[in-house]
Order: sequence, then structure tokens, then C-alpha cells
Amino acid sequence: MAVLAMWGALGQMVRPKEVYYAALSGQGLRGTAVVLVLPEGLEVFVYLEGLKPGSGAYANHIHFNRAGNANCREQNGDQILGLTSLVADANGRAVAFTRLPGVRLPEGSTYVNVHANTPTPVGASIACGDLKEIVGGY
Ligand SMILES: [Cu+2]
Repeated sequence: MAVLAMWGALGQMVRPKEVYYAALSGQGLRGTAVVLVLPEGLEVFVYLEGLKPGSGAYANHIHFNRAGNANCREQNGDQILGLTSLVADANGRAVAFTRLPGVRLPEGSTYVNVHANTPTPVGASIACGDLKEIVGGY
């Protein structure tokens, strides 16, 4: 559902040069992330469900590394692009939009990581998805 809504929104926007998608999962959580690569920068949508209702804000990032081989399984993306925090609503769902003007998606593989908010504000990974290109060549 969330993905369809995002696709609907695409029709009214500048055509992205590339679109990346990630299915987020982990610890009973499910969600999606979509990254639009636009001439003016990146636009990132993240949706997550299965959070504890009203459990606060969750840090999330696009992770990458210098070797270009970052992936969820290895959690080896030691560099990040920060995204708007996900805030769990009364149903345990969260959605966040981030605009990153002038930013390009790093070379190589990247993934979207959502972090626990306890015991530290940016804790261990609780949901993750490897970003894959789904639209390109405009
Ligand atoms: Cu992170």
C-alpha cells in the first residue's frame, strides 16, 4: 500500500533519474524505503510497521562504505546519510520523508538501517533493507 501511494506521488513530480527500493525487515518489523535520485538531490521515503505503539523516535540512515560493498547482512556500512527520524504512531507505524539537496547516492551498494531507540538514542539495527535500483535509464 505504502509503495503504491509513493508511486502515485511520482506522477506529479520531476521524473527521477533513478529510483531505489528496499524491503525493510527485522525483529517483527516490516516496511519499505524508496530513494528518488533527482537532478537536485535525493528524496527518501521510509515506512515501517510493527513498532511498539507510541514508542518514540527511531534514528534511520542510508549506510554505505568506502569499499562499495555495504549490506544489511554484514552491517558493514560505516558511513551514513542521516534521514528524518521515524516516530511510532498509536498503531506502531511510522513514515518519514527526507530531502537531501545536492546529495548523490554513494557508489556501490547501500542499505537503509533503522536503529533501536534504547538503551541509547541510536542503538543496534532493528530493521534493515538493501537498496536495489528499480527504475533507471531515463
Ligand atoms: Cu544507521
